[in-house]
Amino acid sequence: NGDEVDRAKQATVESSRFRNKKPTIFSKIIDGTLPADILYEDSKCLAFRDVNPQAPVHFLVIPRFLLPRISQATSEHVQLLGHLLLVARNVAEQQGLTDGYRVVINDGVHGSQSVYHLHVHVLGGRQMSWPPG
Ligand code: DGP
Repeated sequence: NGDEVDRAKQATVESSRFRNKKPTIFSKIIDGTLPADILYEDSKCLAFRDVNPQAPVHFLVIPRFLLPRISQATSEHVQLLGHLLLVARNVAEQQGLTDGYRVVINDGVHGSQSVYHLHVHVLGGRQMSWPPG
């Protein structure tokens, strides 16, 4: 909706102002100063429930390392990116998503990204439609 797009645009303006390395709300979840419903964590990443779920199961997988967006990834992030996807798959299984699920990464304004700390969305527990809005 329009609100989401406005928030995404504002977040992009702010992230470019801080040379794309500004800590976000997710840094507070990583350092434990903001509570989250954490489903899994290890030395490289954590998975926690989205505060504004768009499906019966909706969680995010984020790296501890602050990579703001997928479009800034390089070959040095290959292992990390693979790890995030495998954790997404493992937590989806742990959450009982046996009939499938959707994995989404929003990037930038057109992707309606609102938090500039890379995150993999996993949504499941209902039938998804295509194309996404
Ligand atoms: P995106 O549009 O891809 O940047 O999605 C960001 C998601 O992050 C959005 O679905 C809501 C979620 N989110 C934002 N702030 C918080 C928070 O403080 N806690 C949790 N658990 N999720 C958050």
